[in-house]
Amino acid sequence: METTLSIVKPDGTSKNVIGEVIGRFEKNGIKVVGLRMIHMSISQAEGFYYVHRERPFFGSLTEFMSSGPCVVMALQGEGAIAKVRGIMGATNPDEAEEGTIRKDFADNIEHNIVHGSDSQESADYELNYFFNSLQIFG
Ligand code: IDP
Ligand code: MG
Repeated sequence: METTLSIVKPDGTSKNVIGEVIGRFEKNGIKVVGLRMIHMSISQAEGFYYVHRERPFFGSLTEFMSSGPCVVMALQGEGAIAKVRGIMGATNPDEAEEGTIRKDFADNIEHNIVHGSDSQESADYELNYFFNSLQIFG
């Protein structure tokens, strides 16, 4: 059993697809074990995405992530880290498989609706970034 961190990004909340994103995880056997809505500051977004701090898109990404509310979720299931990534689809929606969240809703490689931890190490860091142990129910 794994627990991973997912985010409905500001484009997802503004497009009114919070329920759609959560529904796709739930229909695939993933359980929501923690959830809240936040609006990150630039520095909070920088801390979340610190692994990308040297990337050319870091400024634009952190500005986007702090541009509106997000829904942050702890998700649990067998192989949840990889499973959630599969349901999300490729980073670039043009390369995402049919039926994935990003293929269906994302506008471009940056505004791609949803985040999911990419490894156990990332999941541990990212879950801790937004949730304490009393806020996860699984
Ligand atoms: P991931 O979200 O699929 O794990 P990462 O490579 O970890 O993709 O990148 C983190 C986020 O940064 C992406 O979800 C996307 O919002 C943004 N991003 C990634 N690559 C680019 C790019 O080439 N241009 C602009 N934004 C990007
Ligand atoms: Mg990533």
